[in-house]
Amino acid sequence: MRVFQNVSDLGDLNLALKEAFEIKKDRFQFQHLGKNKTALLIFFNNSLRTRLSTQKAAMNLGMNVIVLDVNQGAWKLETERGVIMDSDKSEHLLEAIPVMGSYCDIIGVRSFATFESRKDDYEEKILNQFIKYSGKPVFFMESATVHPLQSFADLITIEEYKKTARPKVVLSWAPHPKALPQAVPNSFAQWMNAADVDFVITHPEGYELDPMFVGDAKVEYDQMKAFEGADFIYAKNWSCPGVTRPEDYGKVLSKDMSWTVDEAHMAVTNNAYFMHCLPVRRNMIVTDDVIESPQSLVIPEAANREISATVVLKRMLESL
Ligand code: AN0
Ligand code: CP
Repeated sequence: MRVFQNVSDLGDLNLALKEAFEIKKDRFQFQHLGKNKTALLIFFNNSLRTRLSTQKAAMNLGMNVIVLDVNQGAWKLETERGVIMDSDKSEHLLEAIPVMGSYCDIIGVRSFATFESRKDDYEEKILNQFIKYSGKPVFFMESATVHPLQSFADLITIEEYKKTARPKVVLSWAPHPKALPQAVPNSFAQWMNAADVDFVITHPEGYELDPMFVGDAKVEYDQMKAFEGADFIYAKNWSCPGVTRPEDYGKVLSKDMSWTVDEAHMAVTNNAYFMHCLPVRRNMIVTDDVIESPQSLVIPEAANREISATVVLKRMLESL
């Protein structure tokens, strides 16, 4: 595997899940694969889980790891070709990327949507330059539009906890004070569409996700109706994807607190499990009671990030 961006990059999803559960039984069984190999993790944005779980995954496989927070200690990077570099940016991405590539065997990159241009974000302008100029396999650690390591961990978690062959999974928008990216819901939708689940998306009007991620999923604007009989509730805030009104891209259109997932919402489900990728703002996205309930999977879900990352790095090491 040279690029990990989409669910299709894993090939047969059932085989990938099988591999994940094998690795979970003994996460050190492929220690030999990473000997003298280096993973470089580049962060343009903050992270707790991705930073720690991906380092742990690389260590599980016997790799060496280098982590760089681009905005803390590195040179400020210019990303546009053709600009006269007379501002505060000392280095161009076009030199920085091949230099970073020369020090490692595999590169992971986190670079969120900037919301400056929908076109640039949705064309994955930054990550595509890493793919093109690093000369190394690249895995996405949340890009402008996707967060595949999270969605793979989410799928592993659903597989572990589901009580029926084809559970009802609901992705629900929830309020948040700041504009957040669409990467998590985009990827989650893409992965759920590829998995064997009954998938429903619910959000206020104006928050329609890009059709390339929605696929054939059912969209229900009535949140309570969407929650009826659900086996898993996956809450997440996202800003306006700009599908119906491009000028609203990246804006906060609603802070409607009636969308906060509380006990009244959970009461209409089939005793559903609660999921969220974290970090989560309590009593905005979800109440204390729901996130602390026995049905909350947020901690095992985060723990599975180590497993999804170990599978992905293993696949990349095997293809070096
Ligand atoms: C980020 C987001 O919503 O995409 C990262 C989530 C994994 N969240 C925040 O910036 C709070
Ligand atoms: N879920 C997730 O990716 O968390 P971090 O932003 O802390 O890495």
